[in-house]
Amino acid sequence: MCRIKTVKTAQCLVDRVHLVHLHSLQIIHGISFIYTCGGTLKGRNGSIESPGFPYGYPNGANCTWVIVGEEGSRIQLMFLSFAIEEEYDFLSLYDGHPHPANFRTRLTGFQVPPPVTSTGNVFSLRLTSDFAVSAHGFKLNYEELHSTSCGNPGVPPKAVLSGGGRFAVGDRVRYSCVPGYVLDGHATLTCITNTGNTAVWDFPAPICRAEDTCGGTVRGGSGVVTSPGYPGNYGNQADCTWILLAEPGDTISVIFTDFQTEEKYDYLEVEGSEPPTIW
Ligand SMILES: [Ca+2]
Repeated sequence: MCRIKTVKTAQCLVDRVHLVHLHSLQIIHGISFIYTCGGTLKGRNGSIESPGFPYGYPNGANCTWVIVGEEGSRIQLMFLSFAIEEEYDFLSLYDGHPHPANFRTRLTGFQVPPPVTSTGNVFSLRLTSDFAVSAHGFKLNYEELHSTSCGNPGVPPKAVLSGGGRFAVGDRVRYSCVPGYVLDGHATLTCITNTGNTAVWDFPAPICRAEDTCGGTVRGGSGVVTSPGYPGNYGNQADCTWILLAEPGDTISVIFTDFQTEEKYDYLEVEGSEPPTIW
């Protein structure tokens, strides 16, 4: 299928359906192409869904939601469903009011993102879509977190979460994986108080990967990569490649929190736009 972004750049074969589509686009554009929605939300918790969910959000959408919690609280978003045309439509998150300086991350595609928590009592979301192709959209719950609550750490794909309750300081949760998948990362997380006197999980949630595989593609504002079996030993003959993707123009910083390989025999090579580096 060929996708036409503007009439000027349309260079592929256009069938009848495309012609009808372009024609109707021109008519819509003459009236008003921007679909606005969103609003300001207050209250301890609630939910947000994209307009038309789950039957598809409109083209030309520009919807901004601003969630305002109590002074001193943080806002946690928990996605229940997420399907947004990848790389053409976006849900942008702003850690505060929706100003460029508060930009946090841009979500797109068909994977349900993990929970995300603001640093202050305001969290904003903006849905933008281009002129063609929609998807189910998104649905999320939001909740005010107080300084003694870590909030729901989320359940990664193929993982099972046990324990928890209120996710308050001192609470523990334990992860396991469904059969056929193995856990990378820490199986147990504890809700602790950090130096800023805020409740946080002591480790990021682990991931479950299919047995006998390693590596993968990681995208999003931040993430975690661990060697297979971490914090246990990796296996012999391992050959794993991870690709970390950022937005065009962004740079990626890789911070090692733990590193141990067999000296002289096993190595990790990091390659990017700079020449490769070997550890
Ligand atoms: Ca679209």
